[in-house]
Amino acid sequence: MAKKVYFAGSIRGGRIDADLYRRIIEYMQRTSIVLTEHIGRPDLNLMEQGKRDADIYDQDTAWLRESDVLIGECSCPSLGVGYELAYAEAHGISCHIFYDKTKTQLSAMLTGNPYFIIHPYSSEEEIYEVLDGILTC
Ligand code: 6IA
Repeated sequence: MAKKVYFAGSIRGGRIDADLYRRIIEYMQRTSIVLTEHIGRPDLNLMEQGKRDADIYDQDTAWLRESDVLIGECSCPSLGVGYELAYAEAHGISCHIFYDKTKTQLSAMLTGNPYFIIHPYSSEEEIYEVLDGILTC
């Protein structure tokens, strides 16, 4: 059965990796249901206008609770993604964290927590190989 994926990526933390998020989401959608496909949208800043933060929080935490797995791209630091990881851990949802080790040093609060399954990569292709293993088992 197709897995429900909560993809987490930076929004207000910075949109430098937005294109990468979009490619990862499109790749996962071949085999899985991605609950948070908006994270990869280039026009997200405009769409964000008019949405109440409380509604965003309620929707995202509901999606987190119904997801089978959280996939986080953490090269661009984001408070929201850090919060989502802790929330997923508290609810027993498995968490896979990707980050570009040539560009980022991940927080010790993530690397130091054995609950999180961490995948440092140096080229984008490595992400898709690992995703195949996570999403098709
Ligand atoms: O602190 P950040 O903004 O970087 O946090 C990013 C994380 O929080 C993402 O993984 C999202 O799941 C969540 N998040 C933050 N802002 C939004 C949001 N804004 N919508 C959904 N999730 C959010 C509204 C955009 C929408 C109208 C398309």
